[in-house]
Formats: sequence, C-alpha cells, structure tokens
Amino acid sequence: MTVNEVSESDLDVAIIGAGFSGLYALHRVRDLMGLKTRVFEAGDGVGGTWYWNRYPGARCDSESYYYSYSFSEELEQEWKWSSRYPAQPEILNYLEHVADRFKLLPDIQFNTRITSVHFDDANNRWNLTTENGEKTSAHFVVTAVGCLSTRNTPNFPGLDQFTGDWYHTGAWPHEGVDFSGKRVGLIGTGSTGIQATPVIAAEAKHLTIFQRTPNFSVPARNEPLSPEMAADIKKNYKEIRAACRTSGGGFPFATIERLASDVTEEERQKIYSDLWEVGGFRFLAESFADLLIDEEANNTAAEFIRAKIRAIVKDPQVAEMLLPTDHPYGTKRPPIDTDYYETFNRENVELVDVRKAPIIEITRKGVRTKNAEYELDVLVFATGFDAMTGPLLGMDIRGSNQQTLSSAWEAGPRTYLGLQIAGFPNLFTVTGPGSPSVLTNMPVAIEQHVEWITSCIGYLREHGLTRIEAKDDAQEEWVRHVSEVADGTLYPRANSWYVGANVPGKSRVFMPYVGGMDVYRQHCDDVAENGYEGFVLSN
Ligand code: NA7
Repeated sequence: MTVNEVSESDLDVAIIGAGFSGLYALHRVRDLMGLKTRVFEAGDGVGGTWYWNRYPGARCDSESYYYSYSFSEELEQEWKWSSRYPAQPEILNYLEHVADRFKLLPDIQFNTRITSVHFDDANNRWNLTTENGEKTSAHFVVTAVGCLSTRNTPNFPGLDQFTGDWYHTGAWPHEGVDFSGKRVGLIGTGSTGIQATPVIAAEAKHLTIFQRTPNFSVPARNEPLSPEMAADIKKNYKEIRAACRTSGGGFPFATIERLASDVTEEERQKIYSDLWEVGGFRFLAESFADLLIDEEANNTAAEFIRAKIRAIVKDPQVAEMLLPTDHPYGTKRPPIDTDYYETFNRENVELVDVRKAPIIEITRKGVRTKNAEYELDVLVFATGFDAMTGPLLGMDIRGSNQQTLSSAWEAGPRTYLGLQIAGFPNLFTVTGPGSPSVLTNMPVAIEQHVEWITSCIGYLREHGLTRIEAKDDAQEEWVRHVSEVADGTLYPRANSWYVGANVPGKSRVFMPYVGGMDVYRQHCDDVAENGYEGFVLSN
C-alpha cells in the first residue's frame, strides 16, 4: 500500500475500551455521525470498571439514578434500579443492556488489548497493534480506557511462594471466591478494602486487615428504591440531569454556600449528625462549602468522624488505630461504607498497622510484617490502581515524530483540557488527567467529553480538516491552571492516588481538574465556539 492509501478495514475512529465511555463513544460515532469505527476491549464483555471489579461488596458510591447515562430518555425511563447504590452485577447488567439496546456488540472486538498506537505523520493517521499482532489504522483515536484500570499490586518479595490463593480486587474471578472456613488477609483500606471488609468478614473464618493509612469513611445508608421513589425519580429526570450538568461535581446535590464558621458548634454538630444519617457523598457535599479549602473547617468534619469511629469501635486500641490523622477529610477519595467500622467489633476480625510494622515479605504461609507472621489461606490485594496515567502509559503511544507518551509525560501528565496532548494529533483522551474526571460523577464527565470529542471530529470533517493538535503554549497554560486551582485547596496535602503517591516512583502531580465540572464544561464549549482555541487545525 502506498502513502495515503487506506485499506477497507481501516477506521475513521478507533475507540479503546468498552466501559461507560467507549459504549457511548461508539453509539455517537457510529449511529449519530455514520463513521466507520470499532471498539477494542481487553475483556470478554462490556463494562470496564464494572466488568473487572467483581470483588465482594463492590458497589457504586454514587446513587444509581444519576450514576447512569442521560443521553437517552427511553433508556432512563425503561431501566429499573433496585436500590440507592447499585451493586456491581446490576451496573454491569445495565451496561450490557445498553450494549444490546443500541446494538453495539457487533462493533466491539473483545479479548483484544491494544499494545501500540503510533502516529503516521505523512497520513495523519494512527496505526494500532493488538496483543495478537493484528494491525489496523484509524484517522482518530479515542482512548476510553478508564482512570482506574491499571492495577497496583505492590511488589512484595515472596508472593510467588505463597501456597494459598491471592487476588487483586480489580481482577476478581468471575466465579467468585469462597471464603468460608478460610483465614483471609486483606491489604488496603481505600474505598475497595472498606467495601470488601464487612462482606468478607461475614463469610471467612478469620479476616486480618493490613492497614497502612486509616481512612475517613461515612455510612452509605443503602436501601432499596421503593416503587414510589423510582417513579418520582423518573418523573423528575429532566431536572435531575440538569442539576448534574450544571453543578461542580456532576451530582444533583443541594448547593451549599454556608461556611463551617457561619454556624455555632451546636448547629454544626446537628448538621453533621443529620448528614451522617443521610449518608454517602452528601456528608461532604451538603455540609459546608469550605471543607476542602479551609483546614480549620475541615477539621470540624474530621473530628466528627473520628468521634463516630471511637463511638462505634468497642476496643479503644483498635479505634485509635482506625483514626485518620495524616490527611484532611475528603482529600483522598472519600469512601462510603456499610458497617465498616462495626466490623472491627467482630471476634474474627483483626487490624494490623503496617505503617508501624511494614510488610516485609509474603511467605509460603502468609504475610510477614516486621513484627509477626500471619498465616493465611487467601490474600486479597485491595491496593488500588496506577490511576489516570497508568492505562495510557501502559500502551506504547507514539505521537508526531514518534515521540513516546512516556517521554512527553516524564515529569507527570501534561494535557490540554485533559482532552488532548500536544504532539499527539487526532488522539482524544476521555476523562484524561487535567479534566474533572474522577472528582466528579463519572458518567456526567464521560458524556461531556464524548460529546465534545465527537462534535470536534464532526467539525473537522465538515470543514475538510484532517488534523487537530493541542498547541504547546495552550497546554502549558492549562497545566499551570490545573495546578494553581488544586493548590488553592487542601487536596494536594494528601498522599493520594490523585497525586500518584500510591505508586512508588510516580511523579507527584495533582492530576484531576478541581475547578468544577460546570466551569470546565463552559470553558470547553467556549474553546469549541472560538474555532477550537488552543488547537491547531489543519490538513
Ligand atoms: P485506593 O484508594 O488507592 O486504596 C488502596 C489501599 O491500598 C490504600 O489503603 C493503600 O494505602 C493500600 N496500599 C497500597 N499499596 C500498599 C502497600 N504497598 N502496602 C500496604 N498498603 C498498601 O484503591 P481502591 O481500590 O480502594 O479505590 C480506588 C478507587 O476506586 C476509589 O477511590 C474509588 O474511586 C473507586 P495508603 O492509603 O496508600 O497508605
């Protein structure tokens, strides 16, 4: 084939990943724009995060009725959510239903991991290679790879000699794991460990939780959605979606302007107590406007939660070990739970502080810390992900002049709007670093990105343009802005996965954009309106 020739099998748009983002991107690109496209998916089914994370207790921390697509009124009216927070199988069913309903499956290639994505400057096209050596090319690439899809499994010496079974929560066996009669160890007390702990404890003979950093968790208060509640939600969907679209976090929460210092101590306690009963993210979002900005304000919420931990956990020594003190509340992704702290009152549950006595190795029999060896039959890694950049750097992406993404991001991720990377033309990153992404209700952020990207591709085609690329100076200015906004908050104080602190050696950069989904959406719309300001459009 000579330069400029495109074979039959080549695509207008290659989409990588069949989770929330990839499914919606496929629907828009194929059905609304009529372009030739294919989704490449590593798993053997749709669902992304909800395909892989099948660990016990896996459940969405956002409420079902707004953690869902808004693009189809028919879909939102016909789908029935069972409870306030849907469990993993239900969200997976929902995404499978979406794939069926919009006839997406024929254009998804499963069991296909993309290993390289190289730009061809002469043709303004991307060449993609799969793990099996299959090759294709596409004019545009949309990475819909998720933010939490590259697992972080700490490199403890000796794991290969462990005679029990071990699992990472992010690659849970489809057939499940039988914990009955087993001595189970769980490493990690992030959202995942906190969801899994009570469920595993209820089944296992004994559960040892290896905690490096205590976390602040608020009860979810999950409950079934009654037919009346469900009907009411369906009746009010227009308003609910509008509230999500115009809010800072993509949630339909009440807008709170009061500061923690605006009320008396007694009123503050009442507000926290009431919201503790409401449960979930509302505790943080609907209490005070300055919790993530002002340390003193934050400490009022942190102290309230610490008092709850002391009240719930009967053994004062265990309670003390569970008290988070090293980061302001909410500056790590706030977990929400069902009976997490209560679980430490069970006789078969033991908490081990691996900050004080770190894990030295995995032995044949279990886990050895500096102080002791814990014999285990099953070891669960709830140790999180190489967030946001991991999935992108995991593919060999090379842009213009074959520059590698890993060299462009040597000092941490740099993007323009979290949508494109200078030097990587025609490549779009859904919910990439530099966009609100993981700080928001993900489906809202995903829909905004997919809609912006597809409109952009539509614009290029209408104007006979074949190439779009972020300008260096626009990118530099955006990176500066993302970091400046983050520095105005308490977020960077925590050693969180938002700054890459959970992965040894990863550059410390606050990755998501904290300026708010509403502000960000408007900014992206203005950029497009002004002829894609900050991008070079060409032939
Ligand atoms: P997280 O939130 O990254 O939590 C991982 C946990 O694993 C956290 O408690 C870590 O402790 C712990 N961890 C990681 N590495 C180690 C080592 N080497 N030793 C001991 N403990 C370790 O991941 P999740 O899966 O819980 O949640 C990810 C997101 O999914 C969540 O935020 C939601 O958005 C959904 P650390 O705090 O780093 O000291």
